[in-house]
Amino acid sequence: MLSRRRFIQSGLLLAALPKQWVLAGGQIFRNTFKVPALYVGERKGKVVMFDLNIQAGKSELFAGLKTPTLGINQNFLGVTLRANKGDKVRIRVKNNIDKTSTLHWHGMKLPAKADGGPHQPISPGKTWRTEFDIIQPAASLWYHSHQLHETAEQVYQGLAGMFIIDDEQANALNLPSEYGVDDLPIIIQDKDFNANGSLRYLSGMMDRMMGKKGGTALVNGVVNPILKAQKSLLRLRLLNGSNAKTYFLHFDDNRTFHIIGSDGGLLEKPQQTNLIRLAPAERAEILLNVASGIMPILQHKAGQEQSSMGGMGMMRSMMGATDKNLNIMQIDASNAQKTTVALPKQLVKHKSIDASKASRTRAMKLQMKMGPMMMFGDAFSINGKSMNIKRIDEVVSAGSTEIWEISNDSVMAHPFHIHNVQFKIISKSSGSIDGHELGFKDVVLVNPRQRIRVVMQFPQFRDDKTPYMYHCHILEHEDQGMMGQFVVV
Ligand SMILES: [Cu+2]
Repeated sequence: MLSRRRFIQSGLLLAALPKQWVLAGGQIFRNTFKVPALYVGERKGKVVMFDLNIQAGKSELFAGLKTPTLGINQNFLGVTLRANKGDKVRIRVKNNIDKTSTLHWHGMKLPAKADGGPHQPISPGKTWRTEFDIIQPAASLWYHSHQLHETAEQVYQGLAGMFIIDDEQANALNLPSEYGVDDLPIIIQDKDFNANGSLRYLSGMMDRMMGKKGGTALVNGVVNPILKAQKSLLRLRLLNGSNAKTYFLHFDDNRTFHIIGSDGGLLEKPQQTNLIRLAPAERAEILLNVASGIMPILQHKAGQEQSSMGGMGMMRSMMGATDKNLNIMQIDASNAQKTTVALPKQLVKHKSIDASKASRTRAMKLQMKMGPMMMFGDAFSINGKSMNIKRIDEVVSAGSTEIWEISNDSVMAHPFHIHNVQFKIISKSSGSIDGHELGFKDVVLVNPRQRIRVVMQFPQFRDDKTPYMYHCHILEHEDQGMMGQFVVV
């Protein structure tokens, strides 16, 4: 049954979509929702072996067309890795594509040599073996290519997957946790396609400057899928795996949902909302109630992103033109079995980080040159320096608590990511700290002219030779130099 308002809304949506997608009964999308294969490795007690293959393949994203894609143990995107806090993870990554690549364990606290960043490249045909212990709580982390200057294109083609950590505390909460049934990875990406189905990447200076934003949304590598919900209470592990687009996610009927997790794991308390902002690389876990008979559509609401393009009218309109309302996926709850779980008032207790104990404050100033100025090099920088793999920018003491003050000296927002830590946001020069930003984070979106202070404690991994990275997670910005290196000693 459609209400009048909903009917009108659906009508508008229908008009905007190709005819073949329009089906009866309020269903807009017809592609079947795909759950990435779960891979728990080979376990011997606490030791877990993962055997990964970076591979090229073809995926049928549009009927009758084969799109060349990259993936990990599958043709497009990576299988979902899953392990427990306390596990000793051993990973073998074989590179079966014809380009040098890496796999970085995003959000993981680990030794620098195991990080999988630009210092651990895997040549074509070669295998990288690494290991680390999982020392952090339950969380939805992810993994992706971090190849120097080529991260953006490789992630765009599919080198990204989810890495779920479980622990006893989270398991005891009785949250929906049946993978693929009521506990679902939702990897959101936007892409553009050529008429033959192949991925279209950069098409000019604008894409390099703003980062690649596509006009078509995919979830877990499927264009606009429909999820047939089996249960009425769903835990969605949202990951913005896009190159550059910040999503403002809501449902077409504006229903409320609860945010229960951030980048670094569960929040202390569920946060009720009907809109969530997710910048590139950010994750959020939400609990969503779908009563039978409804078909809500997850959408991106355009025009919310902050920029300070002031007098630059043309730039501004070009920027605005890249952000359109986007339909992401639909949930068909007609056969959802009713499940109820009393939402816990308290989820977990966070180990607090005492900012007054911080041994130092580091300033990180994000800068970019605009338009034709880009051609003169060093277009993207942090503290006036473009990434140089031979230069160590910061030296941090193992175990120390530090405040990093990230300020955005440019006209567009940048999601700032730090390897090897989970931080807390302690202050913003403008705007509030709410929703998933109350939790542990490894990425924070910094708006133009904004200054954000985060506090973190660095783990006890010492290595004065192998750096970790901090960078903008708009992948084209990272590739063009908005990245720096730190060692922990
Ligand atoms: Cu950036």
